[in-house]
Amino acid sequence: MTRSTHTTYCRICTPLCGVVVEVEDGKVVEVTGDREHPLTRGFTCPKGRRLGGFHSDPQRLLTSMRRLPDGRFEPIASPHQAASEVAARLHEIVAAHGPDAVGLFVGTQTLTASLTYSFMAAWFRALGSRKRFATMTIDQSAKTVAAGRLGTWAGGRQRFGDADVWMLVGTNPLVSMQGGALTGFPIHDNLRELAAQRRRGLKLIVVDPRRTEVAANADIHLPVRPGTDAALMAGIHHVLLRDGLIDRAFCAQWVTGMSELAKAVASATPEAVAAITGIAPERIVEAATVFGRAGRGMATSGTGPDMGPWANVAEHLVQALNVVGGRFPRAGEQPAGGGVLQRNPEYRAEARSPSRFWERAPRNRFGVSWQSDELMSPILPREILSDGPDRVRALIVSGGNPAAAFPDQSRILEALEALELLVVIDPYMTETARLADYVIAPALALERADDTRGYEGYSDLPFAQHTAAVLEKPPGVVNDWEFFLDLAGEMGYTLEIGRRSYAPGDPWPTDEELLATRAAGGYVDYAEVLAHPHGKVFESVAAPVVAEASAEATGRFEVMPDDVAAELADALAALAAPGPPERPFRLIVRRTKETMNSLGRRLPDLPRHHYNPCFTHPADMSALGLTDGALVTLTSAHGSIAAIVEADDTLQPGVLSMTHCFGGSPGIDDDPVAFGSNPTRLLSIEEDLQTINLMPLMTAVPVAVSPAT
Ligand SMILES: Nc1nc2c(c(=O)[nH]1)N[C@H]1C(S)=C(S)[C@@H](COP(=O)(O)OP(=O)(O)OC[C@H]3O[C@@H](n4cnc5c(=O)[nH]c(N)nc54)[C@H](O)[C@@H]3O)O[C@H]1N2
Ligand SMILES: Nc1nc2c(c(=O)[nH]1)N[C@H]1C(S)=C(S)[C@@H](COP(=O)(O)OP(=O)(O)OC[C@H]3O[C@@H](n4cnc5c(=O)[nH]c(N)nc54)[C@H](O)[C@@H]3O)O[C@H]1N2
Ligand code: SF4
Ligand SMILES: [Mo]
Repeated sequence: MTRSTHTTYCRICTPLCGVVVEVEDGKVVEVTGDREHPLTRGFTCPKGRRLGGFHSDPQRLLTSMRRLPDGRFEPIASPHQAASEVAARLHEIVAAHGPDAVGLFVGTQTLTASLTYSFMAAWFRALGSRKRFATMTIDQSAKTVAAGRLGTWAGGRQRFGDADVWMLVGTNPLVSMQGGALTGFPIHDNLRELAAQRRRGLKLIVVDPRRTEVAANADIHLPVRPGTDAALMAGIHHVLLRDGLIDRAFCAQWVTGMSELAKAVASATPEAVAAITGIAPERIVEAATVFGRAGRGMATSGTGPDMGPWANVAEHLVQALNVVGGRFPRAGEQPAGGGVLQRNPEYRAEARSPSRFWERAPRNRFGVSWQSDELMSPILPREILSDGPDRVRALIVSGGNPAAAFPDQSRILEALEALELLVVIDPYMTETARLADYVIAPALALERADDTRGYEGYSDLPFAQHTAAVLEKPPGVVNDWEFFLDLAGEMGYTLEIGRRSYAPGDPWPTDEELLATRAAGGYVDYAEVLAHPHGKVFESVAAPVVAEASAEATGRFEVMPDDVAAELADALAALAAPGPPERPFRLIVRRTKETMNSLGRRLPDLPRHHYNPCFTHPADMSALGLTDGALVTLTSAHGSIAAIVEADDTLQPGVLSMTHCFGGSPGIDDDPVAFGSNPTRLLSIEEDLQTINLMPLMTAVPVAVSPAT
């Protein structure tokens, strides 16, 4: 028996928590938190502690698979054989229809191996297709739209660690670990970190229909009615303007549209907003006053407002709170974020005018614009299903599971089934992989060397860590980046990454060579990073500082442009009207520590239940005559699912919450008790879409509940 102990870090989500892994005869026997990790200090979550389980999971694919004409899958002899067969199929499709016939869907687990993204993106650039899609446009694309209409601050974000107040709208970062540019909330060992900041004097305000883990630790919790954030934020702006709790000097210098803002929120009095949101007028005034009086600290948001019925205007008003308060780092101050292996951007104390990229960007045949180099994901089914010269006929899915995660499961299944070629890189036979022509089996976290470069933006301290591979890679699997390099070679493409190029026939670099090459542009000698196995906060790296505005700075925020004003007026009117009486409940989103979207739900000892309960307020349960474990049918305007009820008094009556990505697909693992239920079947990808980004309604979904058998 050989036993060894390895210091490494988890790679399932953003904090990259330090862990110590015990290996016996090539198998992980224990994973514990690394107490010597300077940021996570021994913290782990249930997923991280089961990291070994993913590697030895009997359901994991150990070879790539090819689908036979009868629908069965057979193993492919080697990873290279798989790449060359995929290359041949892609070649035919590109030759017949051009590169736009090949689409790429970038899922969340593309980012966990830090070398994957650049090779994937370089391969796709070499291919020349413009049909790239990613999960962000079924997530928080409202943030990009809001910044595109409001403008941005070139001086970066304020730091949670220096703040007097912080407002979180529809995010639960104690579970989701969503921080960095998204919420600014600390992600490392964050319950302890929050407690320390509150002892220092920070006031935390949380806006969430549920008394979440983070709401339970807040100074003020506003249990807003689902989907009404636009009204609540308008009400907070109303109070801030009425009481003069804004930064007048900042607004005079950097903001246009203040009188339009005042006009747009004039009717959003605390009383009017209370009737819409269910929050008492004095609580709205209290929250606005605590926020407005505190000198430093931002309002940030998560999926809650951004997946709701007025997502773009709600998000706009959240970001506008920072604008009217001048809640940005000024010249000489230190912004959030700390690069070590990667250089920080140049920060400048000036506004950048709205880009309104969609007004200038090219559009696809459905009139939808590209957002930098991506198309909005909700258009993907139409790109596949509607005939046209640049129709998507082949799709590569990298670290994603759209058949489980995409709003409106039947529509995405229809699209995936209509493809001429579907290639899925995934360690599991997911709902998506089952439809694939080729499933490529990737190496998992502990089989890869890696470093923290990709997630530096989530840390406010200059931290870096490198890890060697802990386990030997099984012979049939391939690193994600190697698959893309192999594919490129077989298709005759040279990949350009940074200042390097990788031509067909060139010897392949190793992971370690690539990591070292990439780190060469950073602030520290990579050998220094390698010398600190627990990771290190590099105090020697100078903290970024915001420079003075340039003399010719002309950028201005536009706080209430006409289109936003029109949407806000519509939102206030619609939200004041009663909802559909036949669907009196609102189903909201929820994340759990046990799973990462669809990852982890099938690991035998990971989820608390192997299904995703429909959490329901006890008062609603007694009114409906339901007890824990009862089966119900949820019906929306678009579909229905069976689900198992569980009492949850952190909800308010009338609100249900469920985690997504459970359940199988129709006919496969389609059993609410054994596998859970897929709430995306209640969603539509054709109706109730936001303007510009086509974001579907994914939270605050009106549903009816009835007992089922
Ligand atoms: N453990 C775990 N971590 C994850 C993930 C995971 O699946 N599991 N997923 C990752 C991904 S892909 C993402 S995008 C992030 C998301 O990160 P978050 O946005 O922080 O996700 P949630 O924890 O679901 O928090 C959303 C909150 O919005 C609230 N909410 C729902 N509807 C409304 C509404 O109408 N208004 C308001 N104000 N609030 C509302 C919900 O009650 C919930 O508490 O998490 C990431 N981290
Ligand atoms: N109803 C509802 N639907 C939602 C949401 C919601 O809140 N409610 N949230 C939405 C959001 S925010 C998002 S981001 C999407 C998530 O959408 P996706 O990112 O498509 O979903 P995941 O389940 O995270 O897919 C990740 C896949 O990567 C695989 N994987 C794990 N490790 C590796 C690896 O090392 N390499 C490779 N190649 N693959 C790996 C996993 O097995 C899994 O199948 O879901 C969206 N859908
Ligand atoms: S929070 Fe959990 S899943 Fe995320 S990095 Fe830490 S241990 Fe891993
Ligand atoms: Mo997400």
